[in-house]
Amino acid sequence: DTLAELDARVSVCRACPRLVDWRETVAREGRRASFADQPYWGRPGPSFGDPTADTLIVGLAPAANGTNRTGRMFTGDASGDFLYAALHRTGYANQPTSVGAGDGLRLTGIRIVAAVRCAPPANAPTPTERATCATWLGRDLELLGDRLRVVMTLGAIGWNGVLAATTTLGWTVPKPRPKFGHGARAELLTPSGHPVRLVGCFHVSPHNTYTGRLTPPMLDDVLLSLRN
Ligand code: DU
Ligand code: SF4
Repeated sequence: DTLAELDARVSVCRACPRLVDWRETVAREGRRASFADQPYWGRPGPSFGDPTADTLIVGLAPAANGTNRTGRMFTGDASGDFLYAALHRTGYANQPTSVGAGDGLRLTGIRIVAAVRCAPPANAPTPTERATCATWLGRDLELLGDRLRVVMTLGAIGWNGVLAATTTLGWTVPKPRPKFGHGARAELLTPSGHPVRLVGCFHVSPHNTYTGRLTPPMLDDVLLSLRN
């Protein structure tokens, strides 16, 4: 597999019946009035960004009217607007907005994936769905290979997804299992002994950003720290 082949295989995955139903139902019937004239992607969201990245950002799952509409990670909702503006301020993105295919957005040094790739009802995937999709996350981690230096997770579901995926791949994970927090860090080791730093950051969801729990300077600080 290459990353492009992986993306193609992921985008037709139907392993989680509840999520397949939700992503397709929203795409067919559940559209917001403001998007009523737009075609919906209605599939799993493939990873996006620099295929030679040394840094991976792991989110939670596509938003029903965001990635599930546009087909690109963090694109078409308030979470994504907050994230891409920060990626642009910190030099990882060539423009501050992500609209969708053909908008010219390019990331440098960063790739973005979701821990669960299909939009879940109420943004809440079940433990079984998280475990099932961790297999895809593991493939993305493997394909970035020894270039991968840092994995930053937005929220606890991404954090735990990375620990599940890397444990399955035979990586060395600290014991006791490191806990998610804003600014939390842990060092993982690949089977070949290559170190990968895990960094936690509050999720960019409106629940956190509208309340000031996660501010633009806080996100910029974490993003800038990934380069060190
Ligand atoms: O066709 P391509 O240049 O490999 O780009 C595929 C896809 O990945 C495109 O949507 C741009 C994005 N991308 C990026 O964001 N950063 C890169 O360094 C290379 C590609
Ligand atoms: Fe497949 Fe992941 Fe979607 Fe489940 S959530 S159907 S494993 S892509």
